[in-house]
Amino acid sequence: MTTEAATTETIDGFQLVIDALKLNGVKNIYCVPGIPITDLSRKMQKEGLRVISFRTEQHAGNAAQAEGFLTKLPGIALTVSAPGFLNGLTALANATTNCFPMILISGSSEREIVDLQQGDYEEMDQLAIAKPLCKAAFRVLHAEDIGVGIARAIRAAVSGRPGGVYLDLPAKLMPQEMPKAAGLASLIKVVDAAPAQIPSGESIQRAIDLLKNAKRPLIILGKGAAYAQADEAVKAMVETSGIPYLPMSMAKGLLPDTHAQCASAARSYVLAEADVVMLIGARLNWLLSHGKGKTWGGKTPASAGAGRQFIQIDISPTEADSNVAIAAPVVGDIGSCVAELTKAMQASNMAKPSADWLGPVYEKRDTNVTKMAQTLTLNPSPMNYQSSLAVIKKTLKDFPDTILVNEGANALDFTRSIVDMYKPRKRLDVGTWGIMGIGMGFSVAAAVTTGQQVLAVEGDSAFGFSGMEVETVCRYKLPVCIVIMNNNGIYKGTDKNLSGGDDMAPTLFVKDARYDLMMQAFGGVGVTAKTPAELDAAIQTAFASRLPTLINAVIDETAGTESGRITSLNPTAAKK
Ligand code: ADP
Ligand code: TPW
Ligand code: MG
Repeated sequence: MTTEAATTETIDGFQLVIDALKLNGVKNIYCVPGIPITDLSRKMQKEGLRVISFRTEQHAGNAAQAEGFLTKLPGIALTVSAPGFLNGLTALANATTNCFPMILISGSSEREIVDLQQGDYEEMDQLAIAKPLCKAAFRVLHAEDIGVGIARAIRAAVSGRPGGVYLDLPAKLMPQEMPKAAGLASLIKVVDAAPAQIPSGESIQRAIDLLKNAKRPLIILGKGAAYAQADEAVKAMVETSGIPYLPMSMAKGLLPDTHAQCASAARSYVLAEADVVMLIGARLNWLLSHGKGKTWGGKTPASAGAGRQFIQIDISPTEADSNVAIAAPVVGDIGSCVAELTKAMQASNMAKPSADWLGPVYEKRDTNVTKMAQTLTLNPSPMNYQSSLAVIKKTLKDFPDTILVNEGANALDFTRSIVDMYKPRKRLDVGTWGIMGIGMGFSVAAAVTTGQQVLAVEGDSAFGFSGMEVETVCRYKLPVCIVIMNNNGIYKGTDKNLSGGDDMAPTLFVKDARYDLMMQAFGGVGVTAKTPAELDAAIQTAFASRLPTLINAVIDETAGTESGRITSLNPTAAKK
């Protein structure tokens, strides 16, 4: 090559974006193509990235956040300008709320026109709109800044408390050319994006002092603990301490739900009675009744349980005291924090909790487990949540590597309490917002990222939010088995139109809908199951074949309760 040729050789924005992502270990792109990113998606595929193309951006975004949770690397969603970008925003905001790392990359229209509001094709000031909904937002205007832009986006997504990041790439950036050597030299491979954060010795000592004096200690594991991938360290600490623990929904399986110290089936008792509670990657938000009130043994909704003290392990230094006083905040990454705590427990020979506490906890748990086991053996017709979920419970026991995706109201609450999880990060659900619509996006990402069999247990309403993505599941031939808990509506299928008019009540859907036929439309397997035996057979077939499958499980339409387990948050119910 002559010197002249070498200096004129160029690289464009498309290639720099692709190279920067690949340099940082990105493998999958979740997108909906269109102007101005159609060519980018094609070139990405050509260059060896796996491009998973969705039917709506929200589900591409949901896939990206699920990949972020499963891998600790930011999942990447790619959308077109204005409307596509807006469709992706719900997922970006949800990722930030869930503390999952993802990057929403969106093409955008010409800055000069957008800023003068001259009405460009799909005009919108996307950066300004994204900012309040994510952890950080960046725009790259020049090809030579692509490397920096992507490096900053990755660091922002995974460092400290993880979250969603927006990266705005205007249409004009892509075809920009620059000298190839300089372009390649401008790319950054991010080093140590989420560095270990070691807790202070004082904070560890403060926590140990509280635990030592505790009479009724409790550990609560949250999805931050599952995310941290410090599975062995968490297990070692829980077992060294001998303290009973409660897993939050997506922390189920971090230790097996059948672990001797698991107190899930005695949840109300331990929350009301515990005197020292150690939170590990779990926030005291609505899911834990804000750390106060009757759930926690308080006499009134606002009062804290008398004398209870909290230890909180979290990477975010501002999380402590967000709802109630935290006596011993331990700020650092979970792996480092629990390792230090275990060492300190061993060094000080910390005693295990007394039988006065463990006795009643495990007794209540065992009684409730036995009661539930009896309910699960009943075989009513039509099926109810319990009899159908007995089959799913057995499935997860037989195939513990299965990733369980779960959304709905009753379909969510019953599944969470009945189906034991055995391995970390195998349960993906509605998360901190209790959002409907994560089902198919999470399922696709789980299958693509891990290659494992996915089982999505979906309320019929919940499924509707992302149902069109069954085409995506079929197109990529993913091992996803969807079970629709079909009770003809939201919560129940029996509501009445209060006006007495002809329209159905707002919570109802077409009766006896054949969701299985949707799957058949795209070449997938679709079957209806009316009994636990039929459900079991259909799941077995799906797992053996790994074919995209949808099982329309017909559930008694009277079986559910209003709002599932969160009736107390319903304004009418709360008034009563
Ligand atoms: P859950 O809903 O399961 O109770 P939350 O989403 O409320 O869990 O809490 C997760 C917490 O975990 C957040 O406060 C977040 O800052 C924290 N977190 C996330 N990753 C880490 C980590 N690697 N180390 C420490 N804390 C983390
Ligand atoms: C984005 C409100 C919470 S639960 C639910 C809705 C609509 C559906 C419950 O019915 P489903 O389950 O799925 O059939 P089941 O078994 O009880 O019948 N929009 C969004 N998120 C939420 N949470 C809602 C609406 C809601
Ligand atoms: Mg329903």
